[in-house]
Amino acid sequence: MKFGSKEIDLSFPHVMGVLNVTPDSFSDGGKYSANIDAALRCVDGMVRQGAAFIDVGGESTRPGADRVDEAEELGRVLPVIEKIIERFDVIVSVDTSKPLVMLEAVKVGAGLINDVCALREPGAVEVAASVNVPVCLMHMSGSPRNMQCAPAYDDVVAEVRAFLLQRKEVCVAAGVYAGGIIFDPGFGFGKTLEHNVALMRQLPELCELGSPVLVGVSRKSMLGTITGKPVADRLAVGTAAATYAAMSGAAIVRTHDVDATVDAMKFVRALRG
Ligand code: 7PM
Repeated sequence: MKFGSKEIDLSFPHVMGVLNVTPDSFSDGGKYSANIDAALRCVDGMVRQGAAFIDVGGESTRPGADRVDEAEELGRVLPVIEKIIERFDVIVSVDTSKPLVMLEAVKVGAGLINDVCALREPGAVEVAASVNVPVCLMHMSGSPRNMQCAPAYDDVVAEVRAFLLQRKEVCVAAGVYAGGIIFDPGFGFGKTLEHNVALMRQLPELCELGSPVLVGVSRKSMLGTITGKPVADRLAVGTAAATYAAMSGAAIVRTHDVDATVDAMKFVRALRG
């Protein structure tokens, strides 16, 4: 798949490193430029460790989170994306649901739109159709604000599958290039542990729908529930989950722990031959 100027062979698994540029991550109350430098040092580490993508997000999608203002989000992500493109040979993905942020991010070099709302915001499909980069469509039931309030499905796997196929159809009908669509079941977004487990167990089916699949489980609460460990101690289980996802056919794994996950993906590739 072509991500702007870079092409990646998604027949084997790749790692996407997470870069949060929300005030609770790189701003310690200090100078703005110092925060950008800290973010770039973090990117430098992830690129050296073998990340193929850096996912830059300026809007917290944490359950219960408030939405951030568009100008605020642009101010957080654009300078960082510009500098990553300037300094590193890596694909930048922009984690946003706002059409203007997608558009401006692609203008400064982002090679992938990662939208947890699957282009459901008004104007988002039109922007995705107008730019020349792939888009990741993620399933979420509800919104970040309410998604963890009693999520319920008759058949979570069937519903996620139907949602992704339907969103793809809408996007393609609006002019989004079908070969540039990536699917994501959205682990933790409006799902109980049982829902997440069912999706992971049936991931091979979701990987057979005709679009490459991205999986993000790193540090998520399902891993905490299973192990009884806090966020800081979920590296081992996160690596196991990423390995399982890749063995099930996922093409991209999104993680906060690039070093360990890249090793795990090398192992999966070696087994595939
Ligand atoms: C709190 C809760 C903070 C959850 C951050 C998160 C995904 C994503 C996120 C994912 C894709 C996190 C999430 N998760 N994009 N953005 N897939 N495509 O754990 O699973 O980073 S935010």
